[in-house]
Amino acid sequence: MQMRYKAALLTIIGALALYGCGQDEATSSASGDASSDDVITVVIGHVAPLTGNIAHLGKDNENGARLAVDDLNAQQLKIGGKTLVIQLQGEDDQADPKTATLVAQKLVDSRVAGVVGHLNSGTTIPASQIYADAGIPQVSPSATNPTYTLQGFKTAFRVMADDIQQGSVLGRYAVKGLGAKRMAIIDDRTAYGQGLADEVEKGAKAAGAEIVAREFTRNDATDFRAILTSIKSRNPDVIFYGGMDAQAGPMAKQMRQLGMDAKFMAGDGGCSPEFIKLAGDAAEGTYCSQTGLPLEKMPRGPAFAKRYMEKFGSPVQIYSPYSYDAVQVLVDAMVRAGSIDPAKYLPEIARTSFEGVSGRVEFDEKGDLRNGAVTVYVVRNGKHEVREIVGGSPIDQAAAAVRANIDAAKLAGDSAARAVGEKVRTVTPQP
Ligand code: ABU
Repeated sequence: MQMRYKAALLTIIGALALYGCGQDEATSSASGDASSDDVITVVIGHVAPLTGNIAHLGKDNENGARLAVDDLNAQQLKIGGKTLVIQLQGEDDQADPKTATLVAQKLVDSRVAGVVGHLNSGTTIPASQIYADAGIPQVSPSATNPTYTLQGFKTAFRVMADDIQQGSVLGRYAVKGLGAKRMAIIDDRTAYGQGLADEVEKGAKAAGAEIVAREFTRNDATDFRAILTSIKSRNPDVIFYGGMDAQAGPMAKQMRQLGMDAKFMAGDGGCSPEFIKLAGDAAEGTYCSQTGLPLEKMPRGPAFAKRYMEKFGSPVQIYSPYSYDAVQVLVDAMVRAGSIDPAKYLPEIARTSFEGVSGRVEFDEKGDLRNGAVTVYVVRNGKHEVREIVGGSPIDQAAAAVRANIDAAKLAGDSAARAVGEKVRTVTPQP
């Protein structure tokens, strides 16, 4: 009895000692101290909505970041002669600006060395002030509102094109590509939705369209029939929605139910497999854009999509290639600086230059991706089909051309091999 008591006591003391070590490690990690003689542990924060109507997108972002952490840990990178061990601290901001600031402060208090996130512009922008004040580098894989990198924070970076680029491509495409003369615009009153809608309006007007209606809804709304009925009477050729797939899907469906024949168009937030699922048959013939290259044209996109499906059992939604690259941005800078101390490795982020999953990653003086691309899609047979790619880095464009040639040569080689195989089979004598 006494022995059992002693053993239990030892277990508790051991657990407490381990817990204590864990605390020391977490608090010392960002300052660059080693957690053991051979290992240096760094904690990176990840923030996205993991609950609510765009939790599928938040999970997609987190999955991308976790894949990057797995890959980087497998490489056994060295910092100061020690093996770098990366841990991801995943947090849920519920796509809510106020919650986002609380989560940001929590990550600062935990002394994370960097943050990947947040997903939404409406959460990324207020959180960025908190990271900037603490000197913690932040890389957003999905927030496209230009304000994020226009605030002058040295800590703010974005690995995709922004909504000034996206809005002008969409506005022009609506007019020149779809022949829109009369356009209606709806937004969800978020920093992203309203901001993108404003840019689309500018782009469409510049290309010669008349905006016949400008309406708004909320990012938790599900019934858009009153707005759509009012818009129907204005007889638009194209309806653009600035907001996320959780609303874009039901909106496209309700347009169909109301017998509207205007074309439906959305930005990156409504350009996911989830949109197609939610809209059902009404997704066919709708248009949307993404602020990057198509997954199949990204330098390591096809391999990433395959691994993602194998590991998570679901397709890439939108932003996981970018959250993967965002983790790489932080760790690449740490390795080049030889430190996980934010003050020491932050200057290296500005000098980033590598070929990520999503394409060439280099930043301009604001912290925005250089040479970001915008891709316009149409939904055909339940899938997003590329209509137009605007921009992108010259290196990625050259690589895409080389890959297309390799694919063509492979196809030709395969059919030649099949022909040879047929011949060999016919002439090889049977035993
Ligand atoms: N880029 C669309 C989704 C995220 C955001 O900017 O709010």
